[in-house]
Parts: sequence; structure tokens; C-alpha cells
Amino acid sequence: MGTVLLTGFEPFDQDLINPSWEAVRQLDGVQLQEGVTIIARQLPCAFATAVICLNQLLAEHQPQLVIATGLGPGRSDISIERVAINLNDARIPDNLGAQPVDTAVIPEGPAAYFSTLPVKAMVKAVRDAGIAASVSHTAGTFVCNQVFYSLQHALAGSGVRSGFIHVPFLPGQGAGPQPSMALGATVEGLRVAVLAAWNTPQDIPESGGQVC
Ligand code: PCA
Repeated sequence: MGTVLLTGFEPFDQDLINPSWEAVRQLDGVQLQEGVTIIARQLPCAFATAVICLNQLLAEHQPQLVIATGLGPGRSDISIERVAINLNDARIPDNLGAQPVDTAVIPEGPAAYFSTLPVKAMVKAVRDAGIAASVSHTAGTFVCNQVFYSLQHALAGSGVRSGFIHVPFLPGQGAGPQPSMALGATVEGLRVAVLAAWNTPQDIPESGGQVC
């Protein structure tokens, strides 16, 4: 028996929907494979509450694999993030009006954490399914990176693998012409990525998940 926790974010920055939540909600309750169930939950897009909510979900569900997802405006593919940094530097206010600039996610934490997911195997699996994907080396410095960093910090050394995926806008979303992906492709890309993460060992060197 196994549990995979997926999270997506609520809408932010005047958008009415967030494709990360629209996609992962379709995977809630889905059997990833025999004996492995996906639980999908929404996180608030706010520095003050997102991590509290994440930690509650970790305690409640005790998952064996955790993948947080968010919208990456301007991304054109399923972007498997490789590194979370210990920096909040918000370009816009979050949904509670907070806009931290040049602050640490966790003051006593290391500069960065690597994803503990098999990022390259996940990219290959998604591409093999005919869906665009790549490894990304920055999850930004907004709430997504804060959640990613906090997730890696919470699970460092636990043996529970975790990481983050950014997804594109849905078609027609965003101001002006924007790269996008149809919802069905995003859902299937995430499902295939999660399946690869469940079945593949870590493919990059790890030192407890910690960079320095
Ligand atoms: N994307 C934002 C926060 C919430 C979301 O879906 C980000 O990339 O930080």
C-alpha cells in the first residue's frame, strides 16, 4: 500500500484558475498503480499559510512520495524542478498581500536543497508519452519556491522523496500570447511523471538532499 501526495495552488495574480490545481484535482483518488493511491490537495498562494497547510498534509497523510505543483507563467512544458533555494523575493504580493523581499525561507536552513526525485527519468517518461517536458534549474523566488524548499527541509533525511513541478498556463490564459498546454496533456504529463518518480530510483547524487 502506498500514498502519493500531490498539491496544486489556488489562483493568484488576478487569474481565476490555476492549472496546477485544475490538473492535480483530476488525479485525486486515482490509483497510480496497484496499491498506490494519489491524494491531491490545494495549497493557498500565501507565504504565511502555504507551508502550514503543507505540513498539516504531510502529518495527516504520511505519504511515501510528495510532489508539489504550481503554475509557471511563461513555461511551455512540464518543468521538473531540480533545486529549491533559501530565498523569498516576491515580484508581486501574494494572496494575503505579503511581498517578502530578500528574506530567507528558513533562516537556519542551508542555501539550497536538491529535489530528491529522479528528475531526468521523469522528463524522459513524460516525453515518451508525447508531452513536452524538461528539467528546470529555478523554481523562482515566490510561493512555489518557498513551498518546494520547505518540503525538502521537512523531509530531508526521512527517505520520503519529494520535489516540485511547474506547469504552463492553460490555452488562452495570461496577458497576451503565452505558451500554454491543454489541461488533458498537463494531467497526463503529471500522471506519467509521478509514475516514473514512484518506480525509478534517484538519478542524481544526493547528500541528504542538501546542497550546502
Ligand atoms: N505559481 C506561483 C505561486 C503559485 C503558483 O501556482 C510560483 O511559481 O511561485
